Amino acid sequence: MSHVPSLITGVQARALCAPLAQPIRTAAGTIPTAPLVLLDVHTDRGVTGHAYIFGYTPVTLEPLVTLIGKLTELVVGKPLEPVERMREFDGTFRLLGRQGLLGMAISGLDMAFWDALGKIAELPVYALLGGTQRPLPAYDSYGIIDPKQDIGLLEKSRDRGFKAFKIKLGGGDLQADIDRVVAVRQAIGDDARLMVDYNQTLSVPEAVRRSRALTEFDIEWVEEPVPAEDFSGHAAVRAATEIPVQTGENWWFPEDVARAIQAGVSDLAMLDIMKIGGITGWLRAAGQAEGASLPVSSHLFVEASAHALAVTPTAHFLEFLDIAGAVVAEPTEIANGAVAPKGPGLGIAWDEAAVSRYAL
Ligand code: SMN
Ligand code: MG
Repeated sequence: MSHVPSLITGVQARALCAPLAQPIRTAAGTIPTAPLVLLDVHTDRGVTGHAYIFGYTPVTLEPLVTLIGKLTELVVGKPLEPVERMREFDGTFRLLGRQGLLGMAISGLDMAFWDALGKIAELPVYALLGGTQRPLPAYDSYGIIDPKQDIGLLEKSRDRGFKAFKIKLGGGDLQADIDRVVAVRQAIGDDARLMVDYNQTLSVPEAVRRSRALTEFDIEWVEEPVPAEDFSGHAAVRAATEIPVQTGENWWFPEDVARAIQAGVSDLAMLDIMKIGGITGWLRAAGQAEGASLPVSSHLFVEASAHALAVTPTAHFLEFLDIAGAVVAEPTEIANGAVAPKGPGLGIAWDEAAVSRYAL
């Protein structure tokens, strides 16, 4: 029986700034709202695939919309075959490389392609990939918290069923870090898991010093202690400390995974589905992580990451930081400290009234 593939008939990209439950305060700066580009991939079956990408700053939104428009010219009229479309992008952009805005736009298209494919097949993407509706352990992800004012938020998270939490550190001295960790550990209880994230802001000696000082507080991982691209720095911190080193949210496409594994940068891997190449790129990264026995966690993008983690052999944690919750029809829910992927497709539909409210 010959298979007649669906065709891509158009792509719409819309920029907006979505409100966040709280600003994302990191040692490397604060993100007050979520600059997003929503992608709608139209097909000849009358089904539309939805996905979103995160611009980090409003500065990137207009160039991303323009870039997606130009990439659309390369895919309109072609089959809705994400693996083939990625293969073509690989060839087209071999000389340029796919880091930065181009990689983000390509990953966004890939996610929307898979969403459409699932919707046409009336399957969730995890099922399309042969997986099961696997609930992923999730951690509630916070920024730099105030050890007095914000503790109530952590207690609410615990009451919502979270059994794992991440806070960001840095931006002050070690004592400020310790004060935060002590206050949060007190609020979440000894059996909860606590991760910390320095967002690339320490030197190697300072990261070693601070990780050693935090060892007594039963920390799950120290994330991006030094600049993301400093692979030897990450490896040096890992060699000199006990708390597992986590990194990877800034790895671009599967080739960065290979380089990071080769450099022995971390004990754990965190994949950002917008930077790793969408669902297609994630699958290639997950295979490498399995070969290297690296537990894999996600970064942002709760909906698509839940599907990707469901078919990831070394799946570890899903980051619960819902940057698009204000504009999706059904925000992701936590149940028993876990998030299960939902369909059809990636389970993404827009709350069009909210989209209009926040559109730029
Ligand atoms: C993070 C960085 C940038 C934007 C949002 C979140 C952070 C994380 O590094 O791991 O959540
Ligand atoms: Mg991080």
